Amino acid sequence: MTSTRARIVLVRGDITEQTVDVIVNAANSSLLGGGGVDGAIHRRGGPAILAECRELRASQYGKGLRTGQAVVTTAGRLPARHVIHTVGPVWSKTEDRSALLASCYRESLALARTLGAETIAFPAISTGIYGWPIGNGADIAITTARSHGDAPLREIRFVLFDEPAYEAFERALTT
Ligand code: AR6
Repeated sequence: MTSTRARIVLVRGDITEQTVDVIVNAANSSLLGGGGVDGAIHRRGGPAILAECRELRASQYGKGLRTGQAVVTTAGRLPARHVIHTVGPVWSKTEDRSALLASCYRESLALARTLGAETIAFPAISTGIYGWPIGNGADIAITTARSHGDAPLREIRFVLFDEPAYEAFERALTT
C-alpha cells in the first residue's frame, strides 16, 4: 500500500541553508523583519523578500498579518522557490494559544500545497523570542504536520537550531 502523506524529517542546522521548495519564516505581523529566523532569512535572502513584504503591506495586508496566518513571497537568494511567512503566537502563561500555533503550521502547509511544493522546511515557530516552551511547541508542530502533509508534499523538514530543540522534536516524533 502506498501512502500520500509526507515524510517528517528532523535536521539540526540553519534553515537558510536548506534546499527545499518552501522555507517557512517565523515572522511578526509587520512582515518587515526582525531577529531570530526572520533576521537570518532576510539577511541571506536579500532585499527582494523585503520588497515583496512591503508590497503585501501596501495592498491586502495594510494592518499586517494576523497571528496564525501565512503568506508567500519570493525566496530571493535562498536555495528555495518561496518563503512562507507566518506569525506565531507569543507564549502566555494565562491564555491557551495552542490553536494559533497549530494554525501557523496548518496554514503554511495548505499554502505550500497550493503552490505545488513537494518539500518544505519549518523552524520551531514561537520557541525563540516568543518564548513558547520547546517540548509543547514540538508536540504541536509534529501533530499538525502528521495530519496536514497531503500531496503534493513529500517531505516536511523541521530544522532545529540547537540540541534541546532537536531532542524535543525527536521525542514528539517517537510518541
Ligand atoms: N535556523 C533555524 N532555526 C533558527 C534559526 C535559524 N537560522 N535562528 C533561530 N532559530 P525565533 P519566534 C530557532 O526567535 O520565537 C523575530 O524577531 C530558535 O532557536 O526566530 O517565532 C520575528 O520578527 C527558535 O527555536 O522566532 C518575531 O518578532 C526558533 O528558531 C519573533 O522573532 C524560533 O525562534 C518571532 O519569534
